[in-house]
Amino acid sequence: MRTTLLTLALATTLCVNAFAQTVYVDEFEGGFNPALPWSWLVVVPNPDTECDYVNTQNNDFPYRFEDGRLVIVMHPWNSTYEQWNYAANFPNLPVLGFDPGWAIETEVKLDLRGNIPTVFTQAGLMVMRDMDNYYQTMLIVMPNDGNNPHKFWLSTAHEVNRNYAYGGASAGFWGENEPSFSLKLRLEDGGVNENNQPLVKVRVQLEGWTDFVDVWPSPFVRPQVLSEVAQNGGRIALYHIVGFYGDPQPEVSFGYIRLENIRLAGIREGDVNGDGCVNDTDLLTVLFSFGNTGEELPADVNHDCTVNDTDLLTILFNFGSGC
Ligand SMILES: [Ca+2]
Ligand SMILES: [Ca+2]
Ligand SMILES: [Ca+2]
Ligand SMILES: [Ca+2]
Repeated sequence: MRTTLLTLALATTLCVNAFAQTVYVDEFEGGFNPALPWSWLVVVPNPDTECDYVNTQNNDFPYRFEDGRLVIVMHPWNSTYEQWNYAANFPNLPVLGFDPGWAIETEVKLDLRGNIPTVFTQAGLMVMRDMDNYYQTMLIVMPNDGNNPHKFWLSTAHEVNRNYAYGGASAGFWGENEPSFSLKLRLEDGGVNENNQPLVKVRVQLEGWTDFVDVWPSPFVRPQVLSEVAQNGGRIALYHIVGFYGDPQPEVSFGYIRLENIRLAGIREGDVNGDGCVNDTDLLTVLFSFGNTGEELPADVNHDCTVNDTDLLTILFNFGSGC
């Protein structure tokens, strides 16, 4: 694996180099990196409830850390498709926004464990506001259709208000009939076009390749939901979907996650704007949004969907921290 990344992760979680690039890496060595604000909460929109956070941690099909990897037994009911939202074990990092030069990278491996999928099976990165508004890039299995063996490819998808659509880039096929397959996925800032629209690059690196390669037609105009998370924050999740029970159940594993120039929420308790210091800027943010309700509000530090005195007290108790 990438020894440079491992060194980075062991040396320090947060590195700021001469170009002021912020890099967070979790190598999943024996657990989640405790310096990162890992969460199991996602927003599953539900017309019957007011605060739609759902804890996705689930022991029916458990996860574990093994050989520097996060291994998740794939839950047969998981779905993000339109209104069929079910999420088990979607670990994620809450983000406040993306800065220029941003990138999100992981290595994902699907291990079918002897099963021959006849339905779509996938895992990868999910950049989300909620389960009905997200962008996904994933390693996916083209099922065995009875005449052709299963094979693997990279694809993208996005959903906006329960309308699911192709995400603009794909590559493959690889690994025909292979029992497992892995690749590295990378989403990154693609600059802007002549109309000043932000662009995104989807990139891939297979085992044995020396670098990432742009997935056609990268760079392309950044889908709206990615821009929304880039501007207003959301979550970067590791997600997986498998539509069948296996014997044994298939597994997905992630070798690491690397974030460049992504502003994470909750690195320091009470630091609402993510600048590393709890001060009057954070206090004012809470005061100005006092009484606001809804999910994914930066000032709602305890995630109960209301900005109130509990959040204010958290700022006050931590005032001066990191400054
Ligand atoms: Ca690792
Ligand atoms: Ca959905
Ligand atoms: Ca702050
Ligand atoms: Ca609150």
